[in-house]
Amino acid sequence: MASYKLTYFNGRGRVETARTLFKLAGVAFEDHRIEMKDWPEYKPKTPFGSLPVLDIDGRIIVQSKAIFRYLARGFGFYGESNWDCAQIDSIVDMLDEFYYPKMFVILTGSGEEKEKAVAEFTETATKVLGDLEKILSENDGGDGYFVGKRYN
Ligand SMILES: N[C@@H](CCC(=O)N[C@@H](CS)C(=O)NCC(=O)O)C(=O)O
Repeated sequence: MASYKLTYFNGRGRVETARTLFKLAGVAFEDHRIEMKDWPEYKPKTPFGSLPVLDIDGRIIVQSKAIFRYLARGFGFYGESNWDCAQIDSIVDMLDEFYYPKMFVILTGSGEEKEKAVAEFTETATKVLGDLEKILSENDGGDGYFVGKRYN
C-alpha cells in the first residue's frame, strides 16, 4: 500500500478536492498542514515554492489539478473513456476559470476593490453555474452526475 503525504496550508483552499478524494476512496493519507508563520522557512523546500505537494512513497507531484487527476485515476473516480475524461476536465477548468481570478481579492481585499471583485465574481458565477446546471440536466435525464452514472 502506497504511503501518501499531502502538504498544504491549514485551510481548504486549492487542496480540498484531494482530501475529499482520499476520504471518498477510504484511503489513509497524512494531512500535513503548514501554518502561515512557518511558510517562509518551508517554501524553499518545495519544488516550485508553492503548495500543494503530494508525496507518494518519496516521489513528488506538484500542481493541484495534476494531483486531483492522479488520485481520481488511481481511485476510480475519473472517466471510463478518453472522451469522459475530457468532459470532466472541461468542467474542472470551467470552475477554475471563474473561481481563482477573483478569489484572492475577495478573501484579502477591502473597500471598492473588494466590492468590484464580488460583483464581477457574482456575475460570472451566475453564468457558469447556469451552464453547469444545463450540462447536468442533459446528462441522460439529470441524475446528478455530470459524466457517467456513478461516482466510483
Ligand atoms: N497552479 C498551482 C498554484 C499553486 C499556488 O499558487 N499555491 C498557493 C496557495 S493556493 C501558494 O503556495 N502560495 C504561497 C506562495 O506562492 O508563496 C496549483 O494549482 O497547485
